[in-house]
Amino acid sequence: MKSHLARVITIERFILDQEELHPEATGELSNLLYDIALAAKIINSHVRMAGLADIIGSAGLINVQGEVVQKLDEFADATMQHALLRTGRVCLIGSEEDPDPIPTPPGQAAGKYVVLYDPLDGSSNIDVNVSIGTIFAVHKRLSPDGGPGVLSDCLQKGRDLVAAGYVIYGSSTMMVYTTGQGVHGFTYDPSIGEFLLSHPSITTPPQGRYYSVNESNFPRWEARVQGLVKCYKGLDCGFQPKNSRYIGSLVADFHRNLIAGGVFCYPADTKSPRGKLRLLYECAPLAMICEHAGGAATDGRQPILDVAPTELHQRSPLFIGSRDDVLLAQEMLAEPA
Ligand code: AHM
Ligand code: MG
Repeated sequence: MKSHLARVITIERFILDQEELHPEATGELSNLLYDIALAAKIINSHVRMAGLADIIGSAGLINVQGEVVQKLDEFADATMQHALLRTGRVCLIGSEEDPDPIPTPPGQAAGKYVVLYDPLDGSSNIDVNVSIGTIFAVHKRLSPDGGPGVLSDCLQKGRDLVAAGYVIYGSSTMMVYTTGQGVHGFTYDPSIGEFLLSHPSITTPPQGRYYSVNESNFPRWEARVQGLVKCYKGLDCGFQPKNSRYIGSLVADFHRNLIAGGVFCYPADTKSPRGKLRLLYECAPLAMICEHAGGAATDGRQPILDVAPTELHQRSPLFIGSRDDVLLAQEMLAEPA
């Protein structure tokens, strides 16, 4: 265990300390982050029991993306909904699992925040015991206070996020978040049921050791993307070759690269011409974390955080991680084909 765990700063204490730096804060965002941390503890306890309780496997349903929904996805989605919708802190939530945004129920006070999330990313990997994660993005509503939230409250640029984070259910469970004042990581201590500050003020190395991409898609990429990946391998460009690491679970690939340094790519290809990953609840929140840790994220044309969304489930190419590696992607992908 790292020595700074001995200081035992719980996530609740940390969030409160951060709030005290802002005398104007109402505490609603702090409470919203507690709500998410509580949901994460509940999801974690089910993820940890999944193999034992025999609750994994396909539920036989298809989600809005046309993918098989697994039972843990449904559980994680319902847990996030229950944790967020009846608190008076949000007016609307949007989930990868639900086709439309979900407003607060009638008769329930609508709050000033919108939360967009992927309840269990990488869930196709559950039955082979690979790390999975929850990703979340928090915006302030644009529609007038008091009334129901509307779709346009969700369709904001990542640059306007007020908070973003993820939970990784890996060899340990961690929650990493930012409200724009550093990126902080908390490791879950199951013996006391608390997330404890373990990684304060995370910064990512400017150049990465790793590149992470699904290379089976190589024949489906445009030539510029093929050239970029060759360059990460140290071929044809004189750069130091990087090691390849690809889990196929975004949160796990992103987390490793954030800590150790690296670049994750999910480019557009002939099968997924707009990319595979979702802008609002996968790419943008991770881009906010990455930028605040000193890294960068682009769709190949512009920073992910500057993309203006038009759809809740919009997909985007993603190149994210160590700053110099992402800037190389931006330069090479901007070159004429
Ligand atoms: P999901 O949101 O349906 O779980 O899919 C997203 C996952 C990411 O976790 C991962 O980065 C990517 O899909 C892997 O895709 P591929 O199997 O095409 O490499
Ligand atoms: Mg996902």
